[in-house]
Amino acid sequence: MKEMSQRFSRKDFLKAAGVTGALGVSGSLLGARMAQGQDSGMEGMDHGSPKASEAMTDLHMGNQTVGDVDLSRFDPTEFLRSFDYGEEKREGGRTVREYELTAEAAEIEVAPGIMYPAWTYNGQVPGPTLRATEGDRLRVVFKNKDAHPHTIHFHGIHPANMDGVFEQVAPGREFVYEFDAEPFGSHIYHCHTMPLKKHIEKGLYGAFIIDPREGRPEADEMVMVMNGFDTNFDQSNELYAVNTVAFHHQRHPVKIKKNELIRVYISNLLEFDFQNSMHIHANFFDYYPTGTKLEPSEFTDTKLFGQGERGIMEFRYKFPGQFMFHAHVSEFAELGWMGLFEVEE
Ligand SMILES: [Cu+2]
Repeated sequence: MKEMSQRFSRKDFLKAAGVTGALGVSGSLLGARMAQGQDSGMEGMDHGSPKASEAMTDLHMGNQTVGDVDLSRFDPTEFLRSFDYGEEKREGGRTVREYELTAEAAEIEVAPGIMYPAWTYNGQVPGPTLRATEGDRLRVVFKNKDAHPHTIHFHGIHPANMDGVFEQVAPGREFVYEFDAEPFGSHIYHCHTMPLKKHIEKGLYGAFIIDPREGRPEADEMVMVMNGFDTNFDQSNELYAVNTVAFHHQRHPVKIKKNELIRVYISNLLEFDFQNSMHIHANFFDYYPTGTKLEPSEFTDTKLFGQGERGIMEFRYKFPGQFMFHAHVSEFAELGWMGLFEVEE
């Protein structure tokens, strides 16, 4: 019953927000795709949405929600392939990378017309994707311009006083984290101030990539941070996405080239829900848990992620056309965690 009432409250929220129709269409799409041959899978159909065939036509037009977010403020397509290597310096014969992260409150648009009062690193959620090579010295200048204390807790190997846990950075203060980049892999960073789930869910997190010294094979690389937003502050998420904006990559498919190696640094920063997942259609991927080994552990098409879990996915598309990728937690997919790869010749 709890699950049922939670679902209704989520849908009521969407009605209130005036996007029920749009989300309903997507829900029916997913129902049509994932529950073929079952009589109870058409959950999205109860909003007067079109038949699956019509919905499929809409899908190929790539437009499932009414309008779009203001992409001049944050464009998930741009974020996807943006990497912040910091300011590179040489000190004592080694590479030092200096980054600046500032905690600040910002209104972010998580679906067309739906603003969320976030706590951010550098005004965006997720924060910038920090990138370095194993063995680099990292210096992260952290300024707290928010009204609450915050920190940056990096996943990786570093001294206790650089762990972003005991040294809380008060409003108006600054802290410099300095440590060596290790081990190589697909990592994350996030605030570690209590209550933790609040500080993370509000948006203080990002991806942190450490490349192996020998590098990885040439690929089209992208970052997908799976996240969600508790837009009515009831301790459960109303919207889900990769890189914040619900259904963004359904409106704006991720363009990739046929047969080209695609590498996705994927992480799960969802709060409140214990599990998330990633499924790609009509294909399989090599999966490298945490990216700390150069050999994949698995060849699969669906991967389950606990909170804070992340890794690297590698795949190539053999056929041109549009292919869905989404959480195989169907409810999350219906509430925004849904996108398309557009494979071009
Ligand atoms: Cu915080």
